[in-house]
Amino acid sequence: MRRVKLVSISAVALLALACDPSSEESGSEETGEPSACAEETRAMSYGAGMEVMGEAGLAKIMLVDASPAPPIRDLNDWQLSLMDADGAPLEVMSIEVTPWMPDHGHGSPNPDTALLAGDETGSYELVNLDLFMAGYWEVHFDIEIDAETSERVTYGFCVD
Ligand SMILES: [Cu+2]
Repeated sequence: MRRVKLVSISAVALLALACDPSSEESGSEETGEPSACAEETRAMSYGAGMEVMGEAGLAKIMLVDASPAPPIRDLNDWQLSLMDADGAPLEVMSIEVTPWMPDHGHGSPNPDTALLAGDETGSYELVNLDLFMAGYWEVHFDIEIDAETSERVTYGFCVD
């Protein structure tokens, strides 16, 4: 019965089930209140307007607003502002967004996830960011500033 059901659901959901099938069940059996985040030390605590500097120190991204706030295990929409290191709006060649669960080695390939450019320079909306599984997620923004210069900004959130 279980297998027949699995076949009919999406590849993303299959990945979730294959990834760590025991965590939710064992958690609730033992404590009655499973939390994937209670002991998570890598996660950032969300605040509207929070900023994360890129690894190369060349660009930063402000998470102007998240909806829902804080981010949840499910679909998320984020309003973003891309700036240079001094906080000036930054125009770039491209940005690639990769949601990633480092502990499980998988992403979240949802075809509805999109990064939309806003009206103002450096303003973006990330829609349908799919943090489909409880646990620690990284959201990588790989930014091609120009032909020779790239930057990576990473947000890290835990969702229950
Ligand atoms: Cu996972």
